[in-house]
Amino acid sequence: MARRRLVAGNWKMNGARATLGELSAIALAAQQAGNVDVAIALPATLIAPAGAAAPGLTIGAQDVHAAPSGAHTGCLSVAMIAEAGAQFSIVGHSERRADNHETDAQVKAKAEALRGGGLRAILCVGETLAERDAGQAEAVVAGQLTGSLPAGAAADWLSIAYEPVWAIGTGRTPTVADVASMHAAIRATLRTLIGPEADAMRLLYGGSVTGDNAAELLGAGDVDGALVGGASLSAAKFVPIIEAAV
Ligand code: G2H
Repeated sequence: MARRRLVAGNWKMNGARATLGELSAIALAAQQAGNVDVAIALPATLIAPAGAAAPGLTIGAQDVHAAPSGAHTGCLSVAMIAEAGAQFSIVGHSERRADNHETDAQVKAKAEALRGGGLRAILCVGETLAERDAGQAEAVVAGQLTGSLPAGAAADWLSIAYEPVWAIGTGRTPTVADVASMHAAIRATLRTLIGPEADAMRLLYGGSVTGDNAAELLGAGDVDGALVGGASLSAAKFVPIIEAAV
C-alpha cells in the first residue's frame, strides 16, 4: 500500500522566539515538497508564536496530559495545546518514558485524549541497548505497542515512531536491515491488533537521522518517514531530510 511520507521534527527542550525564523524556511520547503507531510513538535511556549512565524506549517506539541482539566500542576490538556495551535502531539517519547516514568497505559490514555480532541498523535516505541543486546528488541517493542496503542487507532490520526533508545542523540543508527526488520515486526504486530488498518499506518524511524543518512533510512522497508530531533533545529539540517523523503 502506498503511504504518504511524514517527516516530523522534535525540538525537545530547545528553541526560543529568536530561533523561530528557522521555521519559515522549513515551511517553504514543506510547501515545495508536495508529496511529503512535514510537521514540527515544539516546546509548548513556541506553539502559538510559531503559527505567525510559519503559517501553514503543521505544528504540534511534544506531550500532553490525558485529563481534560484538573489538579495537574505544570501539565497541559489537549484543549490547551489545541487552543495554542497544535494539530498533533508526540506521546510516549522514550525521554518521557524514562524521565517521567510514563507507562504504556498513560501513553495510551494520552493518545486517546488527543483523538477525543480531534488532534493527531505520533506514538513512540523503542528498546534500550541492553534489551537489544539481550535479543529482546522485537518483544519489547511489541509489548509497548500492545500496551500503548489507543482505542480507535487509525492511520488518519495516528503514526508510530520506532526510536531505538540507544540511537537517540548519539550519532549511532541501526543498520538499514535492522530498521527494516523492526518496522516489519511492528507492522505485523499492528496487523494482529487492528487488522488491515495496519497497512495504512505510517511507521516513522527516529534516532540520529541526518541529511547524510536520511535517504538510506527512508529507503528501508516499511519506513514511511522520520522523527528528527537535533537535525530539526535548523532549516539547513532539516530541509535536506525533507528533500530525501520526496
Ligand atoms: C529521537 C530523535 C527525535 P535525535 O528522540 O525524536 O532525536 O534525532 O536527536 O536522535
